[in-house]
Amino acid sequence: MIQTRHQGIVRAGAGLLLGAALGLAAGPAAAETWDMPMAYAASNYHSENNAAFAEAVTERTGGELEIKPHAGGSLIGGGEIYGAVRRGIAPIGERLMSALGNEDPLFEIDAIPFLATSFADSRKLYEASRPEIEKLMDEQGLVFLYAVPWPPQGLYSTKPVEKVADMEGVKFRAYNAATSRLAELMGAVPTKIETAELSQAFATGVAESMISSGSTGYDRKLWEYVNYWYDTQAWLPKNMVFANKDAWEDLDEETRAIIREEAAKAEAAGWAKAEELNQWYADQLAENGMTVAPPSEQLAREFKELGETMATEWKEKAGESGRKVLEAYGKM
Ligand code: PCA
Repeated sequence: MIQTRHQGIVRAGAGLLLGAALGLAAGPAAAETWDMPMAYAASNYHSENNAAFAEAVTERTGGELEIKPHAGGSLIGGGEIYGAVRRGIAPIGERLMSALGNEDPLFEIDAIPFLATSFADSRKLYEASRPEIEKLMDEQGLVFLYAVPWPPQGLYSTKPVEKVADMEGVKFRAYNAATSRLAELMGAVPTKIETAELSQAFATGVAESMISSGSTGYDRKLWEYVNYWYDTQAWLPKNMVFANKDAWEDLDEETRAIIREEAAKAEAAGWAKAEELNQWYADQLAENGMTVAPPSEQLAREFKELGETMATEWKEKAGESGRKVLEAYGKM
């Protein structure tokens, strides 16, 4: 059926509309297109993984459900994707989970510094948090499908940083409330900027530092503007893919089962890819002339202290469901 709810985004086949208008007998179930807004570069492994997921679903449904990815914030900007899927403007999308702290602190659990710093621990934290996150999203009219991590987060800076005090007054690009808070605690000056605008921000001096993975620095060729990347391994934030619940419920069971299966495959493939590429990204930064180094002992220690402050703050705001997740993760 044609989904008027998603009109404007979902091009459900004008030919079918015409057929209906002419009173033609209904043929096989109408083909449908699900536009899938995403925020990151088309060549990024998240985007490529999502494109493979979309293609598999399209193929396995014989084109009855075509999922059409739109990378780089080209259809809907990163900051608007969650709300757009929630309101049914887009039926499916991808968003950085920890950017949704204003919706619920639970989404920020993977951006608490030093709570989970390896792929193995991130996996555990993900497994501990997934049921609560699914429940929360269900209440918001969304269906959680899968999540894939970014590599561990390191500190980018145009100038060398030996200690937190070196960050005083530095313009810091934040990608969520947690990174803004971390900047504040360091005495830096945070500005929220989506990755699509990142190169521009560093080129014009709007940003002089940020915390992110080697992956994003590589995608945005940050070596053109930034000299240092300190491998602080602070946390591994995740992107998640989710659908609008009404759109989901309009699908037949077979299609939903296909999506679930392909989502599970995409999740496994995405985790493996992130881990496989982690060192490669760091190597690319170095090969392109950046100084890639571990943080100094002092910086590492001071970062850990700030992380503890943030963990305490998070526990206070996350309440009972946060406590449950930390308990399941084994850290409470
Ligand atoms: N890259 C994204 C989020 C985390 C990451 O590694 C970004 O910088 O926006």
